[in-house]
Amino acid sequence: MREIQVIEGKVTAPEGVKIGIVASRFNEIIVHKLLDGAVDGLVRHGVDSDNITAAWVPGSFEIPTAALRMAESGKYDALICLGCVIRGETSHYDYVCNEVSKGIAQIGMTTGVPTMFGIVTTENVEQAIARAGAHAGNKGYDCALSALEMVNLMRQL
Ligand code: INI
Repeated sequence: MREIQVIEGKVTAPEGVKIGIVASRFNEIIVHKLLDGAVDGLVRHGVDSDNITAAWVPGSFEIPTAALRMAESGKYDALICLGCVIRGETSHYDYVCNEVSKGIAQIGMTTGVPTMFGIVTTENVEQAIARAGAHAGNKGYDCALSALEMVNLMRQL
């Protein structure tokens, strides 16, 4: 095996790292669990809770608008976007999912602030509960670790 240079981010908090969270109120019971998971993941890995700021928006569709403002503020090393979109009976689901996923991806790419996609997208509420702290883990917690990994990675690239 040839020697190569490998760059990867540690999942630990650099000194003074600041994390912004955007959480959407739609399906709030689920999103609160995601927020708890995200904060738990950040604090357990060394982030000072004073350096975590959460902004609430009405629904997932509004997440990119607030996240872009936070990214452009220069106040945060990474952002975590949390929402829950449940398919239900209407095509609204597809519009919301498309816009929030595109928007979040663009924010990370255009601002350089790592922006995590912590949107639970499911067919029904049972699947959403499973991803918000029940048997399929907690998407907020997972995003916390990904955010720290990306902060550390970006500082080396
Ligand atoms: N917003 C969500 O976050 N989840 C949903 O499941 C959802 N559904 O199903 O409608 C939803 N709609 C609201 C949307 O995000 C906007 O807040 C609204 O359309 C106002 O712009």
